[in-house]
Amino acid sequence: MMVALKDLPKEEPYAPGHRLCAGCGPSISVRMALKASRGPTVVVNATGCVEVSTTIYPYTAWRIPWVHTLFENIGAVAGGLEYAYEALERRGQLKGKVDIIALGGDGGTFDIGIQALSGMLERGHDVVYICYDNEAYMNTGIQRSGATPRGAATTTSPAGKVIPGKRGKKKDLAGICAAHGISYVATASIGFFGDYIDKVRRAIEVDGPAVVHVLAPCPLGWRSNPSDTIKLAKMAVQTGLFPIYEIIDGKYKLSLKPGRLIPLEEYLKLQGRFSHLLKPEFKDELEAIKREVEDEYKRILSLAGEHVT
Ligand SMILES: Cc1ncc(C[n+]2csc(CCOP(=O)(O)OP(=O)(O)O)c2C)c(N)n1
Repeated sequence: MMVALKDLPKEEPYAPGHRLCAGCGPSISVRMALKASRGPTVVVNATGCVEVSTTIYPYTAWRIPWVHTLFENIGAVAGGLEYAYEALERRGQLKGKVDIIALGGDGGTFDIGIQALSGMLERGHDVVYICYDNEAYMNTGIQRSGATPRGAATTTSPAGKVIPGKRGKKKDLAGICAAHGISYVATASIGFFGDYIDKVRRAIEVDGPAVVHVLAPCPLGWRSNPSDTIKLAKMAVQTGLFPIYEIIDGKYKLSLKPGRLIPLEEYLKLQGRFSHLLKPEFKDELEAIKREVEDEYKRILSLAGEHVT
């Protein structure tokens, strides 16, 4: 089941007028996620682009309660909020449920916030954690994170004679979260908005912790055209680089059935961060990346009981 554009609520809990860049994927990911909200919703937001650019005093782009928290403890703050609302309910000071959405970038989630996130999942808090993944620490100048794909040039993984861009592959956030035994984890892309909104809604409906990891291109850091954001978000999935799937009670389910994959070069050539990979001297690195993408894609497919055609 996929939400149709015409069925989306007209309300915009995330208002225009923030100062995110033109074509900002994370911003789109937030607007879409809130289209899936069902009742009173509170957002807990770690430091990052979305946070700094939506709340420039005395303005705010949030039309719902919003809490800013440190980069490193978003999981703990969101979990604490859940306990606080529970206490209010017990005392009869609050009726009905408040949905809590924790929102962090990939730096805040994959690296520095992962301990707090792990604790939140382990304790079983009824919180939806959304990681918007723009594949680097963008707010502070495009440094590599645990989510940066292999080969990407960032300010801390520059491509040159010493290294060929980021070394090592992207951390398997969905697998790590699912290993906590929680009942809902999903990967998504803003390029497939109906699928993404559905997943956020399902995550909200789960009783207990749920995680949605959404790919959200950043034109500034990816050195891509702002008008290509959605196209790139789609291509990341269609090349097999970022498979979208759900892990429901430990079972993998692919969201987009595999067809013929688009060659990875088509995706890479639209982004300055990968431009070196298309030069002859980086040929071996490109081949290694292609093999890694294929292996990882097959791994997810086999977990989902599918095979490459
Ligand atoms: C402990 C700590 N170290 C460094 C910073 C500075 N800092 C603020 S935002 C940020 C980058 C966040 O990156 P990410 O979570 O990927 O979000 P994005 O900026 O890409 O939206 C950093 C390093 C901080 N706030 N706290």
